[in-house]
Amino acid sequence: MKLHDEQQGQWSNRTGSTLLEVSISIAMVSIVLGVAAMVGIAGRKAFVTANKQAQLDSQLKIALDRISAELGSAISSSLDPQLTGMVTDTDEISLAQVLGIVDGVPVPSPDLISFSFEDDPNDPVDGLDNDNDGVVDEARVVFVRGSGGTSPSAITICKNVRRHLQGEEEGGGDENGNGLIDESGFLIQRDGNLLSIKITVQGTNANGESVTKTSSASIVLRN
Ligand SMILES: [Ca+2]
Ligand SMILES: [Ca+2]
Ligand SMILES: [Ca+2]
Repeated sequence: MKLHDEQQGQWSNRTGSTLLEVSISIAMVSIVLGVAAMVGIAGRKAFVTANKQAQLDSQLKIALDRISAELGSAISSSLDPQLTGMVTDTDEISLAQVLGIVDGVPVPSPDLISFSFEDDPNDPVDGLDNDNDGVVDEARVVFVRGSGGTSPSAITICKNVRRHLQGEEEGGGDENGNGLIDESGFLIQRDGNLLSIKITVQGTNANGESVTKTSSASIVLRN
């Protein structure tokens, strides 16, 4: 009987150890699977955000390249506004381009061009996302050739522009600390012969989360 009891005890201990081992194994596998799932979710989240940022980067590059190319031949005295007095920034500018040089003097083109921050007609400013693209009250940058003339041609060169520059919120403050209050998401500034352009665009990634991107360009006025 003693032998039987000892055997029974051994069997009980072995069974107990086995259950403990199984429990530990299950717990470890659960932890590993949990960590793997978290890494997978975080990786996917980072990927969809990076993917949207790349799209916005590409959109900004195309717009800023176009603006830089057009402003590169601007006649500085034709800039409206001039941005050399009390006002040093704007979200709307028109100017004449150089047609040629006569006796060292730049000859202006008869037509003006302009860039301006405009409301998106598909999403009027009412605090709602009327066109259901995930961005509320977005704007756009419009380029007009022949501005002020009889047959102007307008194209949108940047869409989904944020109403205010990145970090800035409506309300009369300077939340992004750049010295400007409620500046729009298309900002032109002048310092001597240097024009700087900033654009902030917004979009939503595949998870429906908001992604914001800002790019800038500098143009030296040569004429
Ligand atoms: Ca709206
Ligand atoms: Ca919208
Ligand atoms: Ca500001």
